[in-house]
Amino acid sequence: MAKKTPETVSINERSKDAALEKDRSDPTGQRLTTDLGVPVEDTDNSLRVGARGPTLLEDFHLREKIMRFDHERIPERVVHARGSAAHGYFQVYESLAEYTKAKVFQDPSKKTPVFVRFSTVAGSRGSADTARDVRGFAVKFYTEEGNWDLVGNNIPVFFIQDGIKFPDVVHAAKPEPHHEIPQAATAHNSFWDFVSLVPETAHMIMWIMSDRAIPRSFRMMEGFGVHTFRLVNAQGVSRFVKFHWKPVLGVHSLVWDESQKLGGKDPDFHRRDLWESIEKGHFPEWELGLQIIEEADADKLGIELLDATKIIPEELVPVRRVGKLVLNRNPTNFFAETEQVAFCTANVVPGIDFTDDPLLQARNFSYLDTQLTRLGGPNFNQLPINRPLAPVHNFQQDGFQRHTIDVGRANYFPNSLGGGCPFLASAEQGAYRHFPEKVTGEKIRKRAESFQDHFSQAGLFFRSMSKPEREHIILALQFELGKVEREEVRKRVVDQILVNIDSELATEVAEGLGLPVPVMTAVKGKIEKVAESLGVPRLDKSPALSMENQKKDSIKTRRIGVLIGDGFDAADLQATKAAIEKAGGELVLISRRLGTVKGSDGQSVKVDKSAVTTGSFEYDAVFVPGGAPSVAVLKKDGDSLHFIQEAYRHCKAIGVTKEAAELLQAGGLSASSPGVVVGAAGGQDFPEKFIEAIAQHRHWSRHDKDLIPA
Ligand code: HDE
Repeated sequence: MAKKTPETVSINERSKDAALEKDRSDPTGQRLTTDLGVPVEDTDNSLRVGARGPTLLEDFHLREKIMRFDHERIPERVVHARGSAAHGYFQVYESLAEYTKAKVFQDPSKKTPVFVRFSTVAGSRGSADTARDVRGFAVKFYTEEGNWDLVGNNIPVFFIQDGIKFPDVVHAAKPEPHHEIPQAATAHNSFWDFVSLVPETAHMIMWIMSDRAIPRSFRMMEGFGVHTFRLVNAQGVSRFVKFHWKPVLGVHSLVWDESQKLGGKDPDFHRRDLWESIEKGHFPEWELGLQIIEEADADKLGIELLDATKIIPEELVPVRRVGKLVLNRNPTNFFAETEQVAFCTANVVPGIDFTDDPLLQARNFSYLDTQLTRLGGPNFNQLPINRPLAPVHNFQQDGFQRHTIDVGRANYFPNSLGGGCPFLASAEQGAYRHFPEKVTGEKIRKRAESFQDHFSQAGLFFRSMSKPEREHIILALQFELGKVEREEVRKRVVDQILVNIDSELATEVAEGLGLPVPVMTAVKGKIEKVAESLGVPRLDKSPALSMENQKKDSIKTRRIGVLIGDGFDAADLQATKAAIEKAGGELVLISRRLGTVKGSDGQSVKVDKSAVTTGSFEYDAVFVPGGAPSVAVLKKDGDSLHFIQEAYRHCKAIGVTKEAAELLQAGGLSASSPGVVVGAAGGQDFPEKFIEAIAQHRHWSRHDKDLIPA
């Protein structure tokens, strides 16, 4: 027998796609068959005795069809049930061999296939995309050394420090057990009861009450690995690392009013946005960022790296951008890919390792465990979407839904009957070797003192926000706590949690809730002392935390709603369309009804959306071209006035040309307000100014916006 050499794979961007192709089934031009390949002649009438007689048990096609339908559902994920995913690749900019031996980080010419699933956490599979929530950001890298899963979120911290509390925080956040209310919302008694009693939630609360929890798009949010991981190089040197994903389009959010309206008008807003962007060739991109900390420097930061309720401010350890993630292909089948994909934090490759973060350690168990139930047994990694591209050989066997047909009679190690195969590899040959961290200690149930500072980074976050961002956090808390029926819970959140974060925050929230303005509690003193003894740097602000400080230099993929009627100024529309499309934006024409509208040049244009099906909250900006007949109709149309008023209230860019300026007046809007761009007849610089205004995303300084009736 010829001697076999160990299998290896060479991976490129298309490798996973090619592997999935073998499992795809395309019915085009094919006969309808049973599950066993028998052609079917009639799938509308069951087999019966006479045209009005009883149905026969013998009808195997009927039984199979119904049986398969009856069992279509599998349990949804206990958290992160609602998700949307896409394929793509990751490419490193330059070799990171100095830090890690992971092959995915060695060769800048190599594209490693990835599958990325975004999700909300609390809602069920059918819940609305725009609920206030954390977003999951889970990346599966199909590397030549096996699958690496970076299972992150769009928020860099978590509610709790120890995985043993995960069932508690999730039970509290999910619908209440007696009546299963509310869906996809934390605005209820049990969640805030938990928060009020668990101060370690404070930092995370600031993030989820901020606009980060209502992203404009999956494509415009950051991602974080949250925990501190290790990078280990070929020499066995380990460094701590925090993983970041930085969206190339910048970080942008909705406003709360939009989120709620979108929940009704387009509950698939984020899913649709991701799908359509990829279909149009606007591939979402992120840069992978690393914060690398030498082991020797870990204590000098004064931040407990094993505490997942803490960040390392970028001002202390800069984020180095090391590679690019591009999503360029939609899944072929939602269930087979997006639903059946199984991520697990324990899926690592040589060169990437864990730390003793107690949250991470619990996750390493939980994902595998939950998938046993969700995917019906231990063979879920053989499902096409989960199958690694790297070769798999071991003596794990049998179980429900086994796909592999294992060859040979030796199914144990060591063996001689199978020639000793599969044999062990050394670390030099690519075997995973856990980092030999030295550990000593007693078995105890206790958290270190260094985990006791719950408020200083929550305060840092609040202080680092711009004024509008702070206002949004206060309003979000007033909304959420306003929905809590128990006054003692509302009060405890203010008195025990918020007051320790920031007194302005606590005071404003208390006022909105009609509660007495709280006084500082004794907790503050104790916590502050712990922080001081740890030497936590007293950063007053971390500008990197504010979305206001993110780049705002592009309108790429932005959607601009255009209100038009018959007689619109064709030259205005053409000029604006050309400029916006050149800058990467997209115009969506909205009119009273579908069909066409006629411009001033006598040409008809196709309407994209009827006003009945859409609203201003689906767009990043509004444009109204001039044209007296068109404007006259819009001015008398309540929906159009509402559209533009609502966009104004949401602080979006509004562009009007010539006669359309009258629409501002009719809606009671100020033409000189920031972000409102008025183009006079013959005004050449209108498109540039409008584009600049759109790129700002929002114009928060519109002081009169709250007076607008939208
Ligand atoms: Fe998860 N988490 N999690 N989680 N998580 C799951 O795994 C869990 C945590 C995250 O798109 C579950 O397959 C525990 C932090 C994402 O399929 C489950 C703890 C972060 C996804 C689970 C955490 C996450 C999950 C449910 C505390 C950000 C969706 C279904 C110790 C870093 C992945 C499943 C996808 C899903 C457990 C905390 C991110 C139950 C025990 C922190 C993105 O295993």
